[in-house]
Amino acid sequence: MAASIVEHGEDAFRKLFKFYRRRNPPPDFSEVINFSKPCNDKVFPCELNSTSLSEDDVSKVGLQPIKDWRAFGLHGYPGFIFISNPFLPGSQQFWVKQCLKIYPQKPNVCNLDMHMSSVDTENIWERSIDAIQRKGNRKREPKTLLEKLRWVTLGYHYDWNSKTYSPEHYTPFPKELQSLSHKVAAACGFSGFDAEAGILNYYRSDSSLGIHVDESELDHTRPLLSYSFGQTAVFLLGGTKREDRPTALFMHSGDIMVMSGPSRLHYHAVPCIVPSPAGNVLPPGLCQRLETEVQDEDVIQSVCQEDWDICSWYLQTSRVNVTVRQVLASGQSFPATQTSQMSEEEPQMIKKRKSESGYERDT
Ligand SMILES: O=C(O)CCC(=O)C(=O)O
Ligand SMILES: [Mn+2]
Repeated sequence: MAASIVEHGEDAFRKLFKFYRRRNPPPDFSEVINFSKPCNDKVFPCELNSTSLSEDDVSKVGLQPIKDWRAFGLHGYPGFIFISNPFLPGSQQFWVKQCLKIYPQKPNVCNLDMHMSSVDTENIWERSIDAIQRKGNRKREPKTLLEKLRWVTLGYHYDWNSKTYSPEHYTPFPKELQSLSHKVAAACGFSGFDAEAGILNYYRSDSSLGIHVDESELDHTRPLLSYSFGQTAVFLLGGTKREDRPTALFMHSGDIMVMSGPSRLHYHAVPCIVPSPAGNVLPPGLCQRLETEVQDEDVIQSVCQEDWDICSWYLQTSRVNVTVRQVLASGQSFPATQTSQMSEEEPQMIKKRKSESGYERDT
């Protein structure tokens, strides 16, 4: 049992991370909180601001009416909000296509830019799809660029070395993701949220994301939003110290997490992608097509079958997570000079995140 492996006073986070990262034999997931069937005394229902936006407003970005969202808090983690898949049937497909086809495009920055020319990383999607269509499920073929993608940054591009954002390294943040994030934040009581930076993480079935705190943003009173698509992951939410025993949660496709208040600066990590018992299959929420016709003024648009075939092939074995951050308080500007402060853990994490193989990192 996961509870018995951690003793008081040691690096409780590292221990639990290693417990869930183990592959053979697979770990016991029975203590992982499942918000789609919450029955854990740490979980409590969370009241949202359901009058902040009309049904029409939220449906334009593919969300159900706020009154129908199932949102939860966790005792011991003030400011943490978990929204169990609030997307309208079929609308996750649009966001998945943005993450796989659109956001890796220039001028956004990705891990492949670190060791390939911009000409070679210009059309990751186009360069990958022919090979994917040809190879089907044959694993021996060389990996396509899409399969080598590990991270993409948007808006203020995070500098993994200096651990800072800077005004010199900025490209326009995608409007539709800004709109989605503005609405999710408003529903959670944060009106006027300004999405300024995004990090997309692409997880293959053996990936993990090391233990870290997101503290490079200059305004920590603004929430951090996280969207998950594809295969289920285990997320570990810790405290302000590595000795604090973390809580393990499943993150399913469509789930949204909001880290605000004290939890905004809590340690967290993704130790594993959960092996799907039924083999390479898509989570149910991703198999649906849009139920209603999209209107011209809608942000979400339908995804053509050819694009969806590639996305669904990819997500049968992968997960995509998007975190959206407001970097500056309203009216704030970057300080004239910035010094970088790396925690002990972080240099290793960054080095590994930057590397080609991405998340096969040891914490
Ligand atoms: O993949 C996740 O759920 C977490 C991502 C994350 O913590 C980050 O990008 O800072
Ligand atoms: Mn993080």
